[in-house]
Amino acid sequence: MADDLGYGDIGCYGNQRIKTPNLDEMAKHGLRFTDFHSSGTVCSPTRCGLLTGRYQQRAGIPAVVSVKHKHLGMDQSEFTFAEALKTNGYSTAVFGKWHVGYETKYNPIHQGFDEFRGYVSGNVDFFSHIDQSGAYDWWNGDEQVVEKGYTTELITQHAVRFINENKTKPFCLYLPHESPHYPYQGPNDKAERTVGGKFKTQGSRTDVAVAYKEMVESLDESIGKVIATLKQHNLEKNTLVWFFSDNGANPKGDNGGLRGFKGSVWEGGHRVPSIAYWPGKIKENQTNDSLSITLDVFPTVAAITKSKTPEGLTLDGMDISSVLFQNQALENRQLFWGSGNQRAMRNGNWKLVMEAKGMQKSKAKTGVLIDLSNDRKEKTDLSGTHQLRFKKMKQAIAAWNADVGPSSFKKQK
Ligand SMILES: [Ca+2]
Repeated sequence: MADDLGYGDIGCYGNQRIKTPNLDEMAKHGLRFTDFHSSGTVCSPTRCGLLTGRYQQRAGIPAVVSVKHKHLGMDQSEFTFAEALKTNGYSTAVFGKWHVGYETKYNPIHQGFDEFRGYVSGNVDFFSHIDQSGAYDWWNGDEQVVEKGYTTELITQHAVRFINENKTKPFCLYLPHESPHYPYQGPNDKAERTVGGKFKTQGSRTDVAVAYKEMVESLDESIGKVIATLKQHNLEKNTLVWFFSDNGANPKGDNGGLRGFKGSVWEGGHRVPSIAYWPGKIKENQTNDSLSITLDVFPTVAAITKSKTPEGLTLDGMDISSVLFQNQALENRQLFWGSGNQRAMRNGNWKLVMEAKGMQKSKAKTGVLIDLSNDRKEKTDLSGTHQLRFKKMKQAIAAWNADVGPSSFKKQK
């Protein structure tokens, strides 16, 4: 999973400037989703939703967990995909960004991961691994360790080592990368943040577009190395590799012409690149337009690996292996987003948006109805001409809201 990578930030999604040959190769020999979404519009919520397969509001992580929320985190009682696979005999590891709780009790080693290397905050200096509050943030399990190296490359090294060590047994590897989240540092830059020191949160480079390109290209190289390692051990035909982003890009990135950015419930905030790759199982050069979401990853992976979830646990995502393996079109489904006061709902290509950033004040509370099949940029409000649909979708959003709970920490009890 990339961090803040936008819909138009890589070659196979139309980017001409940033070179991503490895991701493009994955798409050429795999399946590229055109309507895949993150369940959150920012980092922590999407991660919680991905790990649990349920709307993150249910686990009390509707917003970014920052230093001021140090006591908050995803409770150990939540059941993750790693727990499902570990129980089923898989070795499990997470290398990179955790961001669903700072305290030791929230550490990945309590959520089904045999191994964790990485950071628990939202971002670290790519070299000194110091977070934006000036605290050191690099861990081996629940112990702080010093590791020298560029975050993207460290994640890659641990990924390659883990695959080497586990090549004869089933494994599940979650790689939440830092790239291209700020600070904007390329692989040839230097550390800027020091413990308790003064520094620019986003880094000091003034050529941010160039740094951004270096960061995405380094991420692409990392993916190439992981796939090369699988090939080296003849594991390629035995392994599903699934790439996606945790939310849309900020204005420094490219959302492929979609409206809005990271943090908003317009499509640009949550429609993200997603590529599934499994030679021999997923056919070559497929695209799929089905509405799908990061919440689907858990149930899909659980189904493919025949891993069980606890009795009585209902996942919000669905098994979409028919999309991966038969390139089927999913039937119309309903998906929801809540971020602060913002709400959005998709019902197939229909979208209801309320209180979204940049919305006309007069429309914010009542909402707008969009037909994405004719209006990809979400410009035209059709609520006046489709009143029944509009009313029904508003009722559905209200019901969803009551079901999953608040979409901000402030409103939590
Ligand atoms: Ca993010």
